[in-house]
Amino acid sequence: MYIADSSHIILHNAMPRLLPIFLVGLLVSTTAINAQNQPRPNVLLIFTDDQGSLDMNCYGSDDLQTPHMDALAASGVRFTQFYSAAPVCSPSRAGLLTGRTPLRAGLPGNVPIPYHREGAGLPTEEVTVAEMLKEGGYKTGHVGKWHLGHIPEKQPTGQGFDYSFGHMVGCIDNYSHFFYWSGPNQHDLWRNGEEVYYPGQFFPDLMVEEANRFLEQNQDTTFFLYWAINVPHYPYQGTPEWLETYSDLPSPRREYAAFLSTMDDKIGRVLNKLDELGLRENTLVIFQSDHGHSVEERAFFGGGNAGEYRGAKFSLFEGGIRVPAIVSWPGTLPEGEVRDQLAVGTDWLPTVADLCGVSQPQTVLDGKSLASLIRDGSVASPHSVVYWQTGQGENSQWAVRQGNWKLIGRPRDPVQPDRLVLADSLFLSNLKQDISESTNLAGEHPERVQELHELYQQWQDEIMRENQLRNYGQ
Ligand SMILES: [Ca+2]
Repeated sequence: MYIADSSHIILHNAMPRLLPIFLVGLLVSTTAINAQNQPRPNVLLIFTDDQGSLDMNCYGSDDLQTPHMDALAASGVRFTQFYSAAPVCSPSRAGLLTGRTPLRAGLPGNVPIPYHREGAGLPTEEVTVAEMLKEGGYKTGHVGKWHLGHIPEKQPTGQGFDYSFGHMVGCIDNYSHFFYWSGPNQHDLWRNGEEVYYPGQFFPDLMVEEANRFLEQNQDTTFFLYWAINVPHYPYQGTPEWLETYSDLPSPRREYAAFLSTMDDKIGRVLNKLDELGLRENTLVIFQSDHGHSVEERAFFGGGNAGEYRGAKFSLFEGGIRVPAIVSWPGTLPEGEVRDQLAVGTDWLPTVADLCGVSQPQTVLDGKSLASLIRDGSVASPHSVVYWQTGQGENSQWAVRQGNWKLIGRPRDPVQPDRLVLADSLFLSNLKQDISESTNLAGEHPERVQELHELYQQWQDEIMRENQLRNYGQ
């Protein structure tokens, strides 16, 4: 049973009032586990990088090919209104792995490069889904990108993973495995904390080899594999075959599409391995993109497709946070179904706990189990209000959504930055009437703005009080 350091502080202070509820929680959780008669499923969590809202055929893109991701969707349940926990890499991963909103998990912004701040990253007090499943008897592995810290205790093997292979910073060249950014360019490829060298070998192929070896070696136990694919994040390095296939597409869609279809091939190879090993019906496969597509210079200013959604990576407009998301467990969960209900990246941890019959961390979770919604499309979303905050202080961007209303504070629009004026620092929209968030309704509905703004401030105040107790902070 988990008592995270951080929650211990809170429970200690609130113990007289919370104790009875806490005990009931323990009993419910234990009963749920005892009721499990079938073996626990393995878990394969596929997390793609900068994949745009529509960039899969089943989500609406018709100029590129994604047969393996589409087949995964057809084998399970696909969400149309799924939000990442953040519009940038590190906090989205923090939310995914902890079930807590990134601000509460102590990582509301990207982890800086190591020579700018060495000890930064996801606080070790946080309980990750790997730690949760390891406690439940799972063998845990990480393959791919990390971007949650660089010092040993903040690397994957310090955060609950028995095995890890991949890169620690935000992106690498896929052949040299160097991180090309400001300052000295650094090699960044590691296995269990030890630097390893595969110069010239294509990183997506290395990931497939590592993932498939992990599946083979652990086929007789119960495993959790977190495959954080660093694709289609720049640099766009699709195979020559896919570049040829898309030679008629305009740049940068051509380069992006080639890299995305290259990724689709690699996903197919790992899913095929699950089939080969006869594990498909005993494995819960979860798929999500970490946030919307990039329009950064290194991404040739675009390539991804957010359709009618406004914004992109870095933005709390829909194009920055509404992402493809799939859950598949053939034979146990529905197949070929679609859910339009709202769900969030923080929901996966409690959903996994629920479906695998393991205890949740005894801490405040923002995510909620989607298990009943996945099983039954008539079940409502577990969320009535959802909050986001990226960064801290006066530079933070935040949003709150309640029903169809959404208020963004200090919005960013990397696609069309000039469209935003000073009066848009509080941007209100009604998503049912205006899915493109094209018109700011704040002037027309001041009472709605005030209501949502107050909700956000209460939420933020509560978290900041908790974080002060933990000495969290950026
Ligand atoms: Ca990303």
